[in-house]
Amino acid sequence: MPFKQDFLWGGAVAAHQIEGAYNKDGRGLSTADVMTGGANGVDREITKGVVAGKYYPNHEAINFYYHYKEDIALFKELGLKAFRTSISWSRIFPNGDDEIANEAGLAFYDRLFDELNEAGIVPVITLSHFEIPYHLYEAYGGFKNKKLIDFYVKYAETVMRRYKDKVKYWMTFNEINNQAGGDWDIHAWCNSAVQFVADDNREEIIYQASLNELIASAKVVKLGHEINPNFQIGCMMAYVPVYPYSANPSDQIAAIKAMDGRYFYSDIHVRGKIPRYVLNYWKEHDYRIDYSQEELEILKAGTVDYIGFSYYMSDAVTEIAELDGWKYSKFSQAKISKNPYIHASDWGWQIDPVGLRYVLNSVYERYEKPLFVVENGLGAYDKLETDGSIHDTYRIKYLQEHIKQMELAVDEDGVELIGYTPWGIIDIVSFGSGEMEKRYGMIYVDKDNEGKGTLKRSKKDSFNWYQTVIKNNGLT
Ligand code: BGP
Repeated sequence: MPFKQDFLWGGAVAAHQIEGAYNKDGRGLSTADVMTGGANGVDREITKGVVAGKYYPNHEAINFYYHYKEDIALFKELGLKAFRTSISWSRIFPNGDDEIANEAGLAFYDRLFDELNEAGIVPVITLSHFEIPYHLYEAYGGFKNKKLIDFYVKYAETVMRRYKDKVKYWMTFNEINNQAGGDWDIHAWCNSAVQFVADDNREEIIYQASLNELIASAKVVKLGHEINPNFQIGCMMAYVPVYPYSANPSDQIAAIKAMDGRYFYSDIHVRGKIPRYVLNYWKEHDYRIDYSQEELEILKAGTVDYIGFSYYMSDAVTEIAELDGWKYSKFSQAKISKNPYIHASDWGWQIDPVGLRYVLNSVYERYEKPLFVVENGLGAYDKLETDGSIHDTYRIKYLQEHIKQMELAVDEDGVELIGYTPWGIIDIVSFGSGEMEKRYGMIYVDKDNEGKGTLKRSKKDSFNWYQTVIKNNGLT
């Protein structure tokens, strides 16, 4: 079998999408708590605080805060070796700039990690997964303000010391590159707690916020290794590979430049320095990005142990003018859109299993660091049959095809892979749309987009399928 015996077959979620209890036991308001429910093709609204009469799906999510023992028993039955989730920063420091930590928040994660470890499931913990204490936006403007570096480091140090004997695998910032280009309000908000005003230079602000996060990440990696030399601390990237649409040489250049938007982040996380292509871009655009020589030293001293990443889909770019239906991507200076050789999910994500092998090869050859697929999955409409069963054959097919490509990458291409934690191992709140009905799970949760339902958990067909894959340490 291509995978090592200790390969971490797991599942992934995030605190704000699973826990609920958003205002319980001293937890402070977070950036995730002020995003209303959207729908397929309907954006979420980011409100000023919580507005009466609006629906905020993350407030209850699937109530994992109270259901975690029952759910972990299901994960154990599934045979998970690892479970990826995040710590909700504002459970620990409700305002982000508090002098002392909230003991009730710390105690919850003690209970959660004890339950996982007792079930023989390794916790894989993201420190900031699209949620930042809301007060850090109100009082400081989010990560565009360098003050957030030390607030984040204090939070990270508190939890790494508290759980130094319960958690080995950490990641600093979830999909830190989503915000590249400053095109999307929801990513600037979730990655950096940044909101733009009319004449902002969005890209310049995002570069500054991103660099501040990369500096914070480097500080935490160095500190983490001092707390426990056995810690494995990774970055977390969203790798959506961007192919050249045609053999037209200008499409190849467009593809390389589009990937610069992603590699900027992992190059710094892994190599510990700001790459020249970015310094050049800043100079060309006259961007004033603030960093000191000392911060450059911090980057060098805080490179990551592994590269965690999400893989869902691939994209294509072209410079060919007359192609219609393309949308222009400012960051890549090219038109990004659909690839005629693959088909898209109901939410328009282009399904490309071979793209996972492409990413594994490209990233491993670039950095030669262990890789960890910490998100992969298919958001889909599931049908609950009258007998309570859910025949999600489409999800089994998606996962099977992606695992096949992982096996080829390990077996034939020599890629070093730590584990695989498919996204949304249990149905949770969608990040992009706030929906429950964009389901990823192998465990169904009875709740709809309007928040109605019993929260009852049921096993889908994919539950037994994945149980066998784990038992066999891969596809038979
Ligand atoms: C990634 C996020 C996850 C998760 C996933 C699925 O970008 O890291 O938090 O949400 O996407 O996306 P969605 O929930 O929007 O379908």
